[in-house]
Amino acid sequence: MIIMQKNPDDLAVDPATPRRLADHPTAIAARARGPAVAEPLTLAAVRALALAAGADDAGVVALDHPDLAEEVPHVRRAMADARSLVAIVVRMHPDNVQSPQRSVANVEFHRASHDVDEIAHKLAVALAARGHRAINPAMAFPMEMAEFPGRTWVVSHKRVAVAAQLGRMGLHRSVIHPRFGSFIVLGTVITSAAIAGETAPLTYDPCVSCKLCVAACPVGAIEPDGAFRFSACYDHNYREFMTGFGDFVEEVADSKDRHELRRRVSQSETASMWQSLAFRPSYKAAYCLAVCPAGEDIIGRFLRDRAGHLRDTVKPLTERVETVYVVAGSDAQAHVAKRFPHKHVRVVRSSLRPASARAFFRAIPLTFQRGPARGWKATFHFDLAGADAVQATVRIDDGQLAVQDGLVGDADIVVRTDGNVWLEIATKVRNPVLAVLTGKLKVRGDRALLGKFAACFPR
Ligand code: B12
Ligand code: SF4
Repeated sequence: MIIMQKNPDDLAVDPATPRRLADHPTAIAARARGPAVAEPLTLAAVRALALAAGADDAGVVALDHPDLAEEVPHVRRAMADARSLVAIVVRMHPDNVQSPQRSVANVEFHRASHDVDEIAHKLAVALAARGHRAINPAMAFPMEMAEFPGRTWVVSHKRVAVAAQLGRMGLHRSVIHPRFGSFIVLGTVITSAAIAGETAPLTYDPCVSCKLCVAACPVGAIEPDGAFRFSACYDHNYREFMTGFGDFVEEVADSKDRHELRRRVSQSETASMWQSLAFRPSYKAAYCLAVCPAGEDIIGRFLRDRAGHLRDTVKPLTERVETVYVVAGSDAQAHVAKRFPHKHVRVVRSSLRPASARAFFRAIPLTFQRGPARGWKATFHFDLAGADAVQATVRIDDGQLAVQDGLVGDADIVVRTDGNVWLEIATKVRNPVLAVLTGKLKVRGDRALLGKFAACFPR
């Protein structure tokens, strides 16, 4: 078939419409208005716009800031001509966030999250009115779910806020603002504008190293050395989001009748899941933010009456009788049993299921459990072939994990198979013993290490 190329200026469909684009009423009106002149912008002017839109604080950083190098491809995917980022801070009302009744805390999380999206939208529109392209990616939800379980967020608001000198990453891996402390949510406006001026550097770390976040987290997600146990937080706090909901659906699918479902899932859990779907999902904890005394506006009570802070804020959360969602064999399960025996453990399946063998090796730092990895060390070579081919070296050394591309150094065990077969074994779809017996999985070296490896990534 031959497609005739029409004259691009020949737009007329309706005989009353001029045939040439230049004669179109829209083009004539636009010419009369003249070309849009982009207003030069300064940090002070943009900050004032953000505050007028409702932000409690705001800062600006150029996209080529060295600390944002990892963000650049993601930001450019959302806006090809992005040049600057405006970081927005919205404060939360601490009393709500600290309430042991988590529905009260959740009202505030959602209120502030909604506000940050509104404020970022207003700012984006204000920048566009000044002749600069500008977009406001979501505060956190919804995100680019086609990428799930990979990186679903367009821009890391934490990284932008820190680079814009609005705060520093606390021990609990959330940003602490020097005044508002941990009681903030963040937003980012991405713009094509070059913005003159730089925010003055924040010269101190607002975190006061009290480690109350470590003590309060029901699943031990925050370690005293600053390590963050991603899967522990995700499996519990996010039970009613994303994959927690997926696991709930699997419980329904696996139950042979309503009686079995009732044995597997309590009435209150089903009701809570429905409330989350119908209204908004509820975070189960966020105790790390609730107990944090950092920030000029927050620390007063802690300085005056530390025992009072522990009694009235920390203990009502740590002593709370509640359900804690953990994966069998995880560090979180051991943590609840040891630190919070009065809390009820509910065993769930791991929420992060890699989509490919390649993604498996990228994701294992997020699901690695230090407990089962203590007291031994080994180097694993994975030589996976096929459409999902990947070579990786994994070292486990007394609770530490290191993953490298390629087959590096000497291995205690070499695993050879097809990438898809490995993915099925890793996600418990295929039995590894049968895979060995049928020759699908070839293992050279100490086979017992495979079981030890699996224990470090419980599902
Ligand atoms: C992914 C994410 C999470 C993850 C990981 C948390 C984390 N520490 O990064 C989970 C689901 C566990 C989570 C939990 C919470 N989050 Co959150 N979350 C995000 C999100 C979408 C991106 C975070 C990010 O920038 N990561 C990249 C780097 C900079 O972070 P990092 O700390 O170095 O990396 C850790 C994780 O991101 C993870 N990780 C790293 N790479 C990858 C890749 C993939 C594919 C995955 C899945 C994870 C992952 O592992 C790292 C180490 O453990 C942002 C929204 C956004 N668009 O920015 C909100 C955000 C960070 N969350 C926020 C909040 C409030 C929470 C909760 C308090 C929610 C609640 N109400 O309970 C908890 C707090 C948990 C904690 N102590 O951090 C706020 C933080 C505000 C602040 N003061 O800094 C943000 C900025 C949302 C917002 N707009 O305000 N969150
Ligand atoms: S609770 Fe204490 S240690 Fe944890 S982030 Fe806040 S100030 Fe830092």
